[in-house]
Formats: sequence, C-alpha cells, structure tokens
Amino acid sequence: MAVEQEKLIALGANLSSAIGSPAETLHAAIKELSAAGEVVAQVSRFYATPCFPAGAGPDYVNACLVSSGEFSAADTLALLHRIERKFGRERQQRWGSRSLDLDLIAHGQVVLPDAASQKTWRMLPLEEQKTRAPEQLILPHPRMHERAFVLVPLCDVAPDWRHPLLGKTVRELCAALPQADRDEVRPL
Ligand code: PH2
Ligand code: MG
Ligand code: MG
Repeated sequence: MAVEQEKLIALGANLSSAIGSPAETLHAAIKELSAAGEVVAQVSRFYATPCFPAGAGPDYVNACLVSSGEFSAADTLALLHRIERKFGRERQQRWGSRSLDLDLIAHGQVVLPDAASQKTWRMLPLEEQKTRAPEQLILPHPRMHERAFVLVPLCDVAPDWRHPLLGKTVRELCAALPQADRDEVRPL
C-alpha cells in the first residue's frame, strides 16, 4: 500500500456563494472535503488578504489545511474542482474573482510532472504567468513560495514542511518574503 502523504491545500474566496460569505463558504468546503473521505488533520486561522493582482477585485479570505487520505494527487485535484463547482465557482479569467478556490499546494514530497517542468513553471516571468496556465498538475504549486496569502496560513499548520526542490521549510519561505507582504495578511 502506498504511504499516505500529507496534502497541503489552500482555500480562498473573494465573492459570496449560495452558502454565504467567503468565510462561510470555506467552512462548508472543509466539511465537504471530510465528507468525501479526506482526513482533515489541521485547519489554519482564516485571514483577510488583499487581492492579487492589487486592485483586481475585493479582498480575499484565505486559509490552509493539512489532510491525508487515499486519494492520489490527481484524484484530490478532481475532488477539489468538484467542490469548487458545488459552491458556484465558474472558471473564467485567470486570477479573476471567485466564490471558492481550492488549490492543491503539495502532496508530501511529490514533484509533478518532473523537477525540470516544475522549475520551468516556477521561473515563468510574471508577464507569461498572466496568459499561460499549465494543463497538467504541477507540484509543489509553482507560485506557493512567493505568496504571503498561502505561506502565512501554511505557517499555522505545516511550518516544518520542506519544499522538495527549494530545500526550504514553509517557515523559511515565509520569512524570506518582504515584511510588508506578510503584514497585509491579517487574521479575521
Ligand atoms: N487567488 C488568486 C488570485 N489572487 N489573491 C489573494 N489575496 N488570495 C487568493 O487566494 C488569490 C488571489 C487565484 O487563485
Ligand atoms: Mg489559487
Ligand atoms: Mg485554483
């Protein structure tokens, strides 16, 4: 049997859903994940975060959780998409406002599809990030190490998780961000 690895999942919303406010939607999504069979071990605090890119929409509520379960990374991603749809998420433009965003940030030390491709996506210039989205699942998430709205909540639940390619822990990645970025991520 495969060794169960910790999954790091990021949650975000900046529009209300049929369920209610962004925070209420996030709570409901976590329940859904458990009901589907993921074992949710820890949930971070919920944070108010300024929209990225700045000015592109209302502030987000962001959180992160650690879970485990028998789903593969691909099946976990499919489950996250199913829950997003259930809460009214419509996939429109890249980085557009949304009623629920569930991102698989990491699955243990798994690197997908391979180290060279992960690096290519991780190093993609900002201008190209706006227009190009990977078709296959990239793990760890290629932007996780640069986003305070992911790393600050992750520090609550997985500070010692180590990035398999960068060699740094969540705590170290977070400390490397500009102080101003971290200060903008405020517990609700
Ligand atoms: N997600 C995005 C785009 N911008 N900004 C914040 N603050 N939080 C997010 O989760 C977020 C974002 C696309 O997934
Ligand atoms: Mg996202
Ligand atoms: Mg997403």
